[in-house]
Amino acid sequence: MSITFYYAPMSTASITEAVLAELGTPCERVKLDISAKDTRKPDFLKINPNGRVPAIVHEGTPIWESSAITMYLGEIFGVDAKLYPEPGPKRGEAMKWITWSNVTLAEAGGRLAASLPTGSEGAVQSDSLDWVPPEQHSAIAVEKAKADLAVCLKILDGGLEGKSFLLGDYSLADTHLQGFVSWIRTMGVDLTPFPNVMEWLKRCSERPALAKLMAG
Ligand SMILES: N[C@@H](CCC(=O)N[C@@H](CS)C(=O)NCC(=O)O)C(=O)O
Repeated sequence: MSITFYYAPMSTASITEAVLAELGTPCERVKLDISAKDTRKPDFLKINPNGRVPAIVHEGTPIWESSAITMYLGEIFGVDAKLYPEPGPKRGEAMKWITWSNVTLAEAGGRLAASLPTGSEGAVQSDSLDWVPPEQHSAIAVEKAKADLAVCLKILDGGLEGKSFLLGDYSLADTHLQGFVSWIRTMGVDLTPFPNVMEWLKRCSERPALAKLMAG
């Protein structure tokens, strides 16, 4: 049942780190330095040919893409732990939010991160695969990304209406999404127009596993 977890600090791998922490799943951790281009070295490219973290290797099989990793770990370890639904409509809901966060929310977030001045909070690291030279940054791109994020946050706010967590009870869908929304907040996106999101984020931060991670 061995799991190896490939990660870099302050990256999308923080989401997988939170999922593993919630599940309490033991793993061997391998830290990569994006600025040293560890993610593009041949040994790691054999695990993830995209040259990106997170990646896990479970029983010899590499799995990459944070959404796939969350759903996979949920399926294998989360059902008994009551952190991931059994197959059925609730599982479908979990998959819907997890996939949406990577495909729609993180796409707009990624555009904002790539348009912010290098070195500012949440911005893509220089020399990373997603880095955009400053001369290609534009105020219009920033505004468009922020407008798209506001649309996403309104959808999330609606999804949380009348609920403590996305599926009612806390699940790995919350663990996964709170990582992306926290990152978006660090980029200066105002969450105050989305009270359900703000209250949900606070509830998530009170989860013992997540509070411990945030405390470092
Ligand atoms: N869609 C991927 C995105 C992963 C990703 O972009 N990771 C970045 C860090 S946030 C990375 O590893 N970059 C390596 C590089 O730029 O060399 C996922 O969700 O796993």
